[in-house]
Order: sequence, then C-alpha cells, then structure tokens
Amino acid sequence: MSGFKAGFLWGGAVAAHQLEGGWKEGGKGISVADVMTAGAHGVPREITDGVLPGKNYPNHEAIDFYHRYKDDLKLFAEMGYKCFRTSIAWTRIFPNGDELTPNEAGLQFYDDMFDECRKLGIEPVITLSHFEMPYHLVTEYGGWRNRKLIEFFVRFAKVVFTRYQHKVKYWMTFNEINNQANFHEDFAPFTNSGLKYQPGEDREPVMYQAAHYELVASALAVKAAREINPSLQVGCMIAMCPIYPLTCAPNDMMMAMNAMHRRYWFTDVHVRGKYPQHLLNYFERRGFELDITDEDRQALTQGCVDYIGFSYYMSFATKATPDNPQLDYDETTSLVSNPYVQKSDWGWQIDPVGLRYSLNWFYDHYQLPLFIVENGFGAIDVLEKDGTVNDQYRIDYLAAHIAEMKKAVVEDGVDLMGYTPWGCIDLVSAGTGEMKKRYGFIYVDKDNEGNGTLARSRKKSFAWYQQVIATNGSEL
Ligand code: P53
Repeated sequence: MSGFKAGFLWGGAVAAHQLEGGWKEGGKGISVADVMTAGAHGVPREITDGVLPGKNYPNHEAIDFYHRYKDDLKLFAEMGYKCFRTSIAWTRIFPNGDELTPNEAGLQFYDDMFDECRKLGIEPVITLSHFEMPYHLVTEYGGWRNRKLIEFFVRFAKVVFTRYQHKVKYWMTFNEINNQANFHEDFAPFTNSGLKYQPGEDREPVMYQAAHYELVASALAVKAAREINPSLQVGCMIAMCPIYPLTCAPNDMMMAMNAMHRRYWFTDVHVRGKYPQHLLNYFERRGFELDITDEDRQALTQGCVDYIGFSYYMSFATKATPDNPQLDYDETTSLVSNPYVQKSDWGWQIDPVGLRYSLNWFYDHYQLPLFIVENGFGAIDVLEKDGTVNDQYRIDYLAAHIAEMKKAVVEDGVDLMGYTPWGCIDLVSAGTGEMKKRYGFIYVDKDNEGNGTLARSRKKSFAWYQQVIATNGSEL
C-alpha cells in the first residue's frame, strides 16, 4: 500500500509559452513572454519594448511543441502519465486580448491537442494564465492595473470553459499569482500582471491593485465555470516557498509569520472569498487606498476555488532586524540563507521536508484538496554519446520529495489529488530564459543560443519515473 489514492493524478507540468514555440502560427498574438530575452543566473531577462531585431527571444521557438506535440504526448504516455498540466496561450485565443470574438485556429489547436491526450488516456490539467498574457494589454491598458482586464479575462475563460468542458475537467486560473509579492524586481510584476513601473513609482500598492483585479477575475471565472458545467473543478495556483525563522528568537518567529502573511494572503482570498484582516490593517497603516468595490467583495465570495494547486521547489528563511521594528517583509531584502540545506546551481534551497510542511500548512489552513502541480530540479545535464543523460541528481531530488509527500498523505492525512513534476520535457526556463536549466525526464537538443536539432531523448529519470507511476509511488 503506497497510500496514494486510486486515480491519483501522476503526470508532468509545462506552460504554453515555455514549450510551444509557433509564436506567430495560427494567428497567435504577441504575449509578454515574447518580449523577454534570454538571461542567466544573476543576469535578469530583458523586457524589451515590443519585439526588437537582433535580440534572442527564446520563447519564440521554444521546443516547438506546437508542431511536435503528438510525439511528445506519446512519450508522456509511455511514462504512464495519468494527467498532463499545460496552459492555454491566451494569445492563441484572443491575440490582442480585447477582441470580442475568439480566433478559431487557436481554439482548434487545443481541441486537437486535448483529443490526442484523451486518446492516450491522459487527463489535461489546464492553467488559464501562465506568464503569457497578451502584450497588447500591457501597451494599451497598463496590464492588470486596469480594471478592464477583468472583463477580457472572464471572456477568455468563458470561451475556453465552454469549448473544452467535455475534454478538460481540471482548471487553474492564475499561475503562481503570489510571485508578485516580490514587487521590487521587474520579473514577477511583468509575468504575473503585465506591470511596467514608472521610475520612482510606489510599486507596492500597484501590485495590490493588480492582484485584486486578478482575484476578482478568478472568482468570476470560477462562478462562470460552475454555470457552464458543474462538473468542472477550478483551483488556484500558489508558489509555495514556506518561510522559516532563521532562529527560535521570538521576533524571528514573528518575522516569519508576517512574511507568510504577506506572501500567502492570496490563498485566503481564493479559498475564503475575503481579505484577511491583517492585510486590511496593513493597507490602512500604509495608506494604500485601493479600488475594491462592494460588487467585487460579493464576486469574491461567489467564486471560491475547489482545490489548491501549488508549486514547490524550495523553502526560504528570514530574520528580524533592528532597522525593521514593524517586522515588515520585503522579499528582495528580508530573505537569508538557510545553513541547514543545500542549494541548486541557481541558488534554490533544496528542502524535501519543506514539501511535507507545506502540504500540512495548506491543509491545516484551508482543508481543501491539494494538488502539487510543480516540483523539480533545474540542473545542467550532460548528454552522453549513447544519447542518454545520467541524471541521478534529479532522481534523488524527486524521490526525496515524493517520500515526504507520502508522509504527508499517509501519516498526516492530507488530501492530495496528484503530482505533476515541472518541465517534464526540457523547456525554456521562465526565470532566466535559459535552455541549460533543465528539468525534464526527456532531453531536448537545444542550447541557450538556440542551436540544436530539437531531437528528444529519454534520460535515466524517464524509466525511474515510469516505475514510480507503475507502482503508484511504492518504488522510489
Ligand atoms: P525556472 C520563481 C520561484 C518559484 C517558481 O522556474 C517560479 C519562479 C519564477 O522563475 O516559477 C515556476 O524556469 C513557474 C514555471 C517555471 C518554474 O517555476 O525559473 O510556474 O513557469 O518555469 C521553474 O527555473
């Protein structure tokens, strides 16, 4: 007995902009991912004003899943996937985002892809907005700082719920909606919300306003899904990096608690349909006057999510400092290194126990079914002459995390729906735009500069994960 329930959704996860390519095919519009260049560890991706000549935009071709999805899905089926998490590129359906009628070629692409999944016995799990909103909504409307985006998003959501209701049961609204808690850097505000800041602008209230409109849009989408087809299940998607106190000093503990408040209040609104009081008090203390109407408040209560999807890669740590008497959390400056865990080559703290802790944290707070929709190890792989990759480090990382996930289910009684490791086929890194930060069970022949045949090959972890699924997690 492994402890995972029958029908446990083993699978893999990706996002449209990171693997599809075909950035202009089938009438697709330009997304925010299409104007981001390749960076590296410590070198941020450049966000350009539109698509400029001579720049390297890795998402334009990505790994060409757009043309190769049939073969890729076959490899997923060979591993035994029960589900496949991807996103619908909003720009394939509404190229600019503000059209009244959808683009049929884009709709047909996903119809065909979902049919292929179902033929192989794979359940699609779909994110509506995964770092790929239409760029036009940034230039014309200022991104999610504009209330009009609620209407555009809800229109998109209704079109795809209606079209795919008999092919897709599991949905999520906004990928890692809480990444933008890190508002001092440019990446998350842009990828989450299409926000570009003016020099000197007070970023924090803009982030809260954008997040509010997204939360209202999410709630309206959940409500619409229920009206269209009550069997649809719609979840939220949270980037979970639990924040530990560096020491047991009481103020370090309070600092960690405040940090968790500031990074995870998004879940409260998604699940409970209202803002936590600590955040309303914070808005008051900081003098943030946000556009939150009674109608919004009502919408939030009517669109509470069915489950919590979350990503887990790492844990964080923080500590109190004398220059911060209110113990306010600022993700750019408040994090410290945890001396008890190792780090990946990209500085991500490796902490399998943190996954068990996170599962318990979510379940204690919200008592909703949980779905681990991302987890994985970005690493540099070496392709051997025989075409294999000996990625034992990836197997070790995933096995350690699955072992902790099992304890959360068997010993702690957490209700877990499934597990979809991130980047199940090598793809473009979101954070750095690199190809060499690889997560896959399947190697893709392409480098950071865009050279390579795009040929696929099975890594050592491929057969390992196949066995994990075949034994429902008994053999790690
Ligand atoms: P990359 C930051 C922290 C945790 C998860 O990330 C994050 C990020 C953003 O980089 O993103 C998620 O590719 C995201 C995926 C992304 C994956 O984690 O930077 O949902 O789109 O690819 C891994 O190594």
